[in-house]
Amino acid sequence: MAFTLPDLPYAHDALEPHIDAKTMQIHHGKHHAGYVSKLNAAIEGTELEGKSLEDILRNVSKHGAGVRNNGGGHYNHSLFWSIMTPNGGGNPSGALAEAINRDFGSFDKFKDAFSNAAATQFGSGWAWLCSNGGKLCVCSTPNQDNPIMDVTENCGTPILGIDVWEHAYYLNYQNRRPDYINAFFSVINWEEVAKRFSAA
Ligand code: MN3
Repeated sequence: MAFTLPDLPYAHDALEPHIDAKTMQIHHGKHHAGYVSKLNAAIEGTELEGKSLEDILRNVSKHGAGVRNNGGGHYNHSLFWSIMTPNGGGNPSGALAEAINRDFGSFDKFKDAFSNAAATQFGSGWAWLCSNGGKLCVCSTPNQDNPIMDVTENCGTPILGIDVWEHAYYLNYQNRRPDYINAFFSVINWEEVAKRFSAA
């Protein structure tokens, strides 16, 4: 069973003005679709066919760059679409809010740490909020790597991530990555992040 491109859970223009429709169309329909088709081509006829994406990525050091880059790309973008929503932003609540306060001191301090990781990731990559047995941490990875890969320092299971590749923001924000990072906080789907937190 080949991997498939998940539908966006909202319209392309639903995240405007924070993330523009044209960026979403190209990002989902071209970039993410490309990762899926190249991943399928990379695993076709190999022992990886039929394995779960998580399985593949947890052992990605054994596989080639095509599997690492495109498998990571598929995993990361699938997570990314799901943790955004047009009715997003604000602050988390419940157990996730308590864990953020416990592990970062306050929501604002978490926001600073996450934004800093995203802003200082040199070149293309991602910043993450991860849960490691309920303990939260922030980290970043280059290219399409992510914290579940055995080639990265294990900071836990990603429950929130921001794509800081230029293709994620350049049409609207050009070189102003910090403005994009700040706008991202207006579309975070904290309900979905909380679900991932309790599952992790
Ligand atoms: Mn991307």
